[in-house]
Amino acid sequence: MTDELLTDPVQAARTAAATITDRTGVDHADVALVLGSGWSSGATRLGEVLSTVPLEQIPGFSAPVVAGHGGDLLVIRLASGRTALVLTGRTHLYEGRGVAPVVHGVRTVAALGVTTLVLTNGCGGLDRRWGPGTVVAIRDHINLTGTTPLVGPTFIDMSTTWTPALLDLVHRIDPEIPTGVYAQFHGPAYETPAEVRMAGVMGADLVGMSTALEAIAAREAGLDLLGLSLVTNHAAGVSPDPLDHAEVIAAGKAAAPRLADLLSRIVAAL
Ligand code: 8IG
Repeated sequence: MTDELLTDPVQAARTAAATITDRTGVDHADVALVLGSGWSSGATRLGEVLSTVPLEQIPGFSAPVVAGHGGDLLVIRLASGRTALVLTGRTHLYEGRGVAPVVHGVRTVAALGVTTLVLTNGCGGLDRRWGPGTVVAIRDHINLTGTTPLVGPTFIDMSTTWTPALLDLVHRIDPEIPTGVYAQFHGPAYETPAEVRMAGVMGADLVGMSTALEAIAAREAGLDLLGLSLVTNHAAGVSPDPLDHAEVIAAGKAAAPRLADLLSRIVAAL
């Protein structure tokens, strides 16, 4: 399986999709959400949960490695009657398995017919005004990982990666939500203050360890894309306090009810 992920990732995604169909009876979905740090507790409020499958039981996926990160695929029937696939966990580049497993979820939901993808994450914020718990909609990203999920001469257009109509939709629901540019670092170390200043000079407002590589795979698959970041901490050097994983998890927990409410309103409007 790992081999197929490397040699033919689209076929690997079809294999995973077939397993999902076997396990859930669902062979088509409309919307998918990847729920990152702080976001996963709201999953069951999005609609009627029809099935839950641990990701590690789907070919090409693996068990979560980080405390606070979940790891299931949920099939949810939305109030609109549409079908949503929710991944309550993701594989990160810093796990060292390479880039193919990082985007396998995106390719798998695309193989099931999904046309709209919502990527969420927890991240550090560069803007002092964005305290822990601030939600920021991603309007663009910078891929600082030095890698890509694309292989060969796949010259895809990235100029409207973050679908403008979906940003408009978020602002119809909550006009106060700021937009920002998300920079993906490799991790797992948090940034140095100098790296955060570098990201700021480059135009980043948010720093994290996910999302940009998945966005590239989503573009390749032709998906409409919405990104929502939960600022769980000031990026290194923005405030005098050191970064602490437990605090990051706590900020996510504290914001959870508000995030669940926001996500369900957005999903209802998709
Ligand atoms: I949650 O400050 C979370 N994830 N790179 N930097 C990076 N990733 C993060 C951060 C952060 N906070």
